[in-house]
Amino acid sequence: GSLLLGMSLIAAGANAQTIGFSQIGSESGWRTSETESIKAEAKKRGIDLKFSDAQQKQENQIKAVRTFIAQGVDGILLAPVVETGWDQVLKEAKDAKIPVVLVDRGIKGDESLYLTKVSSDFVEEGRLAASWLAARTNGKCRVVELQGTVGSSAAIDRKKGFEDVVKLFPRMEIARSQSGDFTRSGGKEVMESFLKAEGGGKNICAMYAHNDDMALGAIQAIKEAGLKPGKDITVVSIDAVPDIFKAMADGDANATIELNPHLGGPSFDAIAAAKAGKEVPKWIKAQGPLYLPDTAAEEYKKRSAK
Ligand code: GYE
Repeated sequence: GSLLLGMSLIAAGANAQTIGFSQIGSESGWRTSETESIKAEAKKRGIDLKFSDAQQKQENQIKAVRTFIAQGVDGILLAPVVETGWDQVLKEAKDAKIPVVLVDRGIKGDESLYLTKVSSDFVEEGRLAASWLAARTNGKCRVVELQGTVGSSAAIDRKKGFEDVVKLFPRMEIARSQSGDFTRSGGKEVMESFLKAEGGGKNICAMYAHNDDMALGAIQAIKEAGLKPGKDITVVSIDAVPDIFKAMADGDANATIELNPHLGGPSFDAIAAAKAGKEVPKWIKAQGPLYLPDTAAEEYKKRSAK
């Protein structure tokens, strides 16, 4: 009776973990859904999640990780805003024997400083975007590029992958490339400057944005310049947030590559596996497909209904 109940409650309590999550901020719709998903997963598992929003600043992320270490958490999730500058604080976590899981972005540095990375392959995403564009334009296209946050692995690798393929096509070129910092306003501002610099944009064949939020801002700028996004200028981006499906259904965008925001499950599983002394791979990859306008209306309904 009550003894058994008491025992099971104690057992549950013993499993109750405290995990620290150092999140970058809420610069895009995708990141907001990632945060919601990870919080929901923690709740479902009875994990006490300590959440910190760094407002895009690395020093705030480093402070948060130090706080989690001081609190003696069982594990840390870190979405590293930029690739460098983590060695010291990750060494402190390692010395405290607290496993760190990198979510959705990676770092440059000693791999032994973190348990695993749960993310997609950004180079592959860039290659896929450029391959699709090359096929659509028969390998002839003058492209403008909206880069993500300067120094982030997502921006660096999505740019590299795209360039890997563009250089295979002598009549494709990246005419201009600048960071819009993964935000809608950033995408709009940079696209406005590109359109001005390109004489109104008539000779821009396509715009490649490292995420949908910048593409959605750029679409606004293209319309305000009197051009038709999705027709005069082809639009390809990454994330597959609900609003890009709406844009595709409206004919304003042409392709998006899905990025999985549900990274809590694999992250928490990796920490549990490490605690149980099991081997954990250094990279737990989540790769998404490319979506086109033909399924956009139903995808939008499905995704915005949730
Ligand atoms: O594409 C973007 C967010 O790090 C892969 O960051 C992530 C990127 C994502 O701002 O929407």
